[in-house]
Amino acid sequence: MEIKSPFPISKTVIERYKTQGYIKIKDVFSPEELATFEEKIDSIVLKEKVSLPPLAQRDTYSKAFIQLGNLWEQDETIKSLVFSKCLAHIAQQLMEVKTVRLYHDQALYKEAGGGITPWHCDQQYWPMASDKNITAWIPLQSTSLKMGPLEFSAGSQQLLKGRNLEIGDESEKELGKLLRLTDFEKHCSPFDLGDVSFHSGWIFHRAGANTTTQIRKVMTVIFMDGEMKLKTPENQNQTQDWEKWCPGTKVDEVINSPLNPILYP
Ligand SMILES: O=C(O)CCC(=O)C(=O)O
Repeated sequence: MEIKSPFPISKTVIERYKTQGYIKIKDVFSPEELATFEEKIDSIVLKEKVSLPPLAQRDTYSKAFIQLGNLWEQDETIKSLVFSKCLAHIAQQLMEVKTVRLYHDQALYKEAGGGITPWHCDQQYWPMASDKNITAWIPLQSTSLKMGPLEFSAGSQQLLKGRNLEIGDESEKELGKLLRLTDFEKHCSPFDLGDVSFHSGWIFHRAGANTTTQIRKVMTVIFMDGEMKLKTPENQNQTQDWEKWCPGTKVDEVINSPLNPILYP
């Protein structure tokens, strides 16, 4: 599928992204495009759902969403979304880099009755040497507050404290407490169909529970600077990410495994 390509954004939007650590952009995809992606992503994710234990028997992380990565390797239509010039162009402008590389993609389906996504920052998990990275969060339906859209602590990418906490009950409690003591505003609003948010690796964010009877279907694509180098992992999560998302890459070298192609320009 051919997706409309370059997607220029204004300086004001880029400045707001830099201040807030995230930005929401409207009409990135049409309802028709999203319906096509949804069908393909469903066919992979919903198969996985069948084998999962009931929600009540899972821990907080596993109640938050069904999580499957690098779906682009399994389906050409999904690949056209993940590799779309439009997303990578937006990422290039927001990160203010020359070239953009894929880190990985990830479907995040929050089931009906699914739990909260605890407060966290993503870069805790990533063995990246700089903060030039960004996640595109792409809801496949309009997402009301009751479905658990992303909530951001705007500006909290500046905060150094709490970055070591991985996603779980402790991060929800400790970061919740920490962020209440700051002046960073909490931003949480519904997503219209076609809206995509972009957030940086160090911003603290969470999502509420899905209290509706409908699955909250989201696809994400994580991009990084084309020049991003691998750092020595600082925890087990970063070691696992290295093996999974950039296998064979060497510490202090540019991350350029076959799973990390340049997507823009
Ligand atoms: O979709 C969610 O509930 C959380 C997503 C998230 O934390 C992320 O994409 O970084």
